[in-house]
Amino acid sequence: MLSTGIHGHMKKTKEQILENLKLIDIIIEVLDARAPLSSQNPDVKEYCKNKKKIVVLNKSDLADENISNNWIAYYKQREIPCIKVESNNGKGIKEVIAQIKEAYKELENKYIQKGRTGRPVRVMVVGIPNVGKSTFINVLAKRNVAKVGNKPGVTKDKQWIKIDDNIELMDTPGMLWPRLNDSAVAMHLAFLNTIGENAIDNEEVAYNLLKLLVENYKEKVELRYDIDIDNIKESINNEEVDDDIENNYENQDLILRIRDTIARKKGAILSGGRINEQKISDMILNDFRNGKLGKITLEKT
Ligand SMILES: Nc1nc2c(ncn2[C@@H]2O[C@H](COP(=O)(O)OP(=O)(O)OP(=O)(O)O)[C@@H](O)[C@H]2O)c(=O)[nH]1
Ligand SMILES: [Mg+2]
Repeated sequence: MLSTGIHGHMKKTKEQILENLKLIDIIIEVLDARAPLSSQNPDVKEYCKNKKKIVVLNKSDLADENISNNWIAYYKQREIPCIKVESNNGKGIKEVIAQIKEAYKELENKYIQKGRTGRPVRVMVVGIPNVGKSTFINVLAKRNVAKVGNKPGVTKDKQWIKIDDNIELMDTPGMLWPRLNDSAVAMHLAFLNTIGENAIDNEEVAYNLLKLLVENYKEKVELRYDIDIDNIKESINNEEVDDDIENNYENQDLILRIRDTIARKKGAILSGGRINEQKISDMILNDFRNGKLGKITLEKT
């Protein structure tokens, strides 16, 4: 697709969201709990003028709980309710409903002060691709209303889902554009597989992920792959001082050495004994994405 096409699409999406927002009281911004910074979209600030916002840290089942709690405290300081949610099993949904009702009370009071009667509060879900908007809507609505998948679904007509007598939810979530122009953000979104395959070289993505994991979750890497990172580090240092030993490794990079050690353990080897870089990169990425490395969060407060 040409870049003009992308910008045109972005503009149209934004206009549509702004149009829909005229009907909305509360915006629920769904973030990926593993990357609460990178999964934000700067337009949400503009959308939330004069509206209540509730932040949902979705996929909390895959995130580091302590860091999620720090994010909740971070938002609390800014007077924004923030809730840990696991849309795949419904955990946290009760609290979301409680927060909507809390916000509704304030809105209702405003109406009553203006001499008007209250009406159901209208809620819209927004978020970048793949954060789990559709899964969240389905579990909030307690039925299958939104299509779950990898491609953003487009529904033509606006429909309201009744959550209860006091809450109505717009059936289509606002799809926000990810901030891919920021390379650090783009890399974290690539770890999460928010950006389609082939957008960035998988080997480079896996290298950067492994680097972050070694720096922040060393024990989890060691446990998953049964390796000793300090040993690997030491062996590199020893090679440097000992000129006599023939060095069949041309690479002194610790991260690559760790990756290659994992590859040998996992049998990601090509005929001739070379490392199957593609295979080991995919394996590390999938292990992270599927939670096999444990609960991990990429971004702290
Ligand atoms: N582990 C886990 N997976 C989840 C959770 N919520 C959603 N998913 C998975 O995340 C993937 C994306 O979910 P969707 O609900 O389709 O995401 P979306 O934001 O609607 O995506 P688009 O429509 O492409 O913008 C699916 O494979 C879901 O099963 C969660 O809380 N935990
Ligand atoms: Mg969806």
